[in-house]
Formats: sequence, structure tokens, C-alpha cells
Amino acid sequence: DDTLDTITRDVLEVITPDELLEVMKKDEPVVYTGYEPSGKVHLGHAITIRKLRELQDAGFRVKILLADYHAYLNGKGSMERIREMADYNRKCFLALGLSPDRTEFVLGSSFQTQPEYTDLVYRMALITTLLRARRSMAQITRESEDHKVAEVIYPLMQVIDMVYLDVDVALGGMEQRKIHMLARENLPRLGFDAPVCIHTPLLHGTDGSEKMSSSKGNFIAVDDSPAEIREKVKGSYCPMGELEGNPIIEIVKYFIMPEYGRMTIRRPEKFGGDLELDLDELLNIYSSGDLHPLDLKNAVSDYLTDMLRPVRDYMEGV
Ligand code: IYR
Repeated sequence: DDTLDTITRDVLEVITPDELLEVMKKDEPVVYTGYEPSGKVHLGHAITIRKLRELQDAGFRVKILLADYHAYLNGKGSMERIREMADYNRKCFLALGLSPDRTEFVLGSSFQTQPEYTDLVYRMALITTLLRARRSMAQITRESEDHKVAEVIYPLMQVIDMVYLDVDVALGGMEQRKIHMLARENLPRLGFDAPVCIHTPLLHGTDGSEKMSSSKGNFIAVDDSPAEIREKVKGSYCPMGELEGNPIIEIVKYFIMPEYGRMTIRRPEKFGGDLELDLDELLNIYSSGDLHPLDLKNAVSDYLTDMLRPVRDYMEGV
């Protein structure tokens, strides 16, 4: 039905759809996503937050794990500094439109040193191969020459988080899939139900690299100023005629079109004049090479600036 269509729109996979339907029969099913606190909340985060909002509207209770220990294990700095970022991230997430009454924020360190939690992590450690644990971190771990043991503790903890937060559905970007698969395989071996997993697409960085990420400085933050948005969009990787791996096209597809339905693209008369397009039309004309990246970028920065205004206002306390 309609609700299921909304939930699965722009989702790469649901594991499994049947289990999701089953879970949705519950009174108040729980969905969670965890985020390593970071200096900036960007459009990559916004993809999962939008999905959480849709699940919230569909009757799910939303839990957001502010994964401070995970950030710490991933070499993101001192616990003090990470907790400051967690406060700021929480504010950004609410600014993105989650209901403050129906969203529960949980700080990882508030439960991740409890004896029962630790005991479960050790039990996971005993049944998970090193190879598997390392592989599950492929697109998550910070790049480094000398890999640390922390890197394999991280996914074990993420799996046990699901037990502790008592979640029915784990939502994350596609880079979380291997950790989620580990949970689905090993939690039943420890006597727990495995959660349903929903995976959203990864947003490419503005530089065209695989993943938008705070540590790489290739992001557009949800609270960037109009001038910053313009500057970043203008400098973004956006090859003429190419849809794949093009962050500007992804912004159109995942943010602007779902919000506005159509886009008006202003062009001087001598370059073909204004265009008014829905998503399919825009993808078609762009892939045929008849829409110049510069004209598209100008429109994208206007729409994005408008779309993110409520976030900027919220952050400034207007
Ligand atoms: N691995 C996530 C952070 C994270 C997510 C969940 I869901 C957890 O239970 C713990 C950590 C990331 O890459 O940001």
C-alpha cells in the first residue's frame, strides 16, 4: 500500500520485505540509526534522517544512537570533544524535522560499559571471525596505515547495540550492510531476534569520491550558509551527460525532486531558454548532453538553499 511505497522509495534494499510487513503489525515498532558524532551534519546524514521521518510518520518509534564510543574507536578524537559534537548533531537532526516528542536520543556511552553489554560483546567476539569483522568495516573505518584492534571491536558493539536498544528495524546507508548482515547471522546464534535491515544509497562526495563524509571535507552541511552552498555546488564534480556517481544529480534525485516535484532551470535564451522538468525529464535531458552542468548547478544551489532554510533558521533559533 501507500505507506510501504513511501518507506521503500529511494531505498536500495529491505532485508527482508516480508519481515518488515510482519514488524509493521506491531503497536509501536522501533527503528534505529546510529551516527558517529561529527563536526558537521551533511546531506549524507540527511538521507537517513528523511527516511526515519517517513518511518516516524508511518507509526514507528525512532531511536537515534549518538555513537560516541564508536567515533572514539574510529579515531575521531577525545570523548569530551565527541560529546560536544553529539549535542550539536542532535540539534541538527531535530532541525531536519524529526518530531522532538517521538524521537529518543541515546548516547552510546550511557549503556556500552554495562556488564551485561560487555558480556554480549565478548560472546559476539567468540563467534565472529577476524576476517569478517574487518571486512564489515570496509567503508566505515578511517583510512590508516596501521589498523587497530578498535576496528574489529566496533562492529561487534554495533551488533549488540541492536539488542540493547531493542530495535525491530535497523536503518543505515549501504556502507552499514556488512555489519547488519553480521547481526542477522550471529544474533540468532546468541538467542536474539535479528532486526529487519533497510539500506539507503550512499551520497557521493562533492569531489566525486565514493562517500560524502565530514572527515574528507567533501560535504554540503545542512546548516551551510547560502554562500557556502553556492560555492560548494559550483565546485562540485558534475561531468556533462553523466548520471552515475554524480553528486549533483543525486541531490536532485534524493532531495530536490521529492520536495518540489519539478524544477525550473533558468537559461539565457541563446542557450535554449528556461526549462521546467520533472525527475525523468531532467535525467533524460542531462544524459543526452543538452543540459549544461553550469545551468543545472545554478538551479540546484537555489533549490537547495531554499530547502535548507528551515534548518538554518532552527539552528539560529529563529
Ligand atoms: N557505523 C555507523 C555508526 C553506528 C551506527 C549504529 I546503527 C551503531 O549501533 C553504532 C554505530 C557509522 O558508520 O557512522
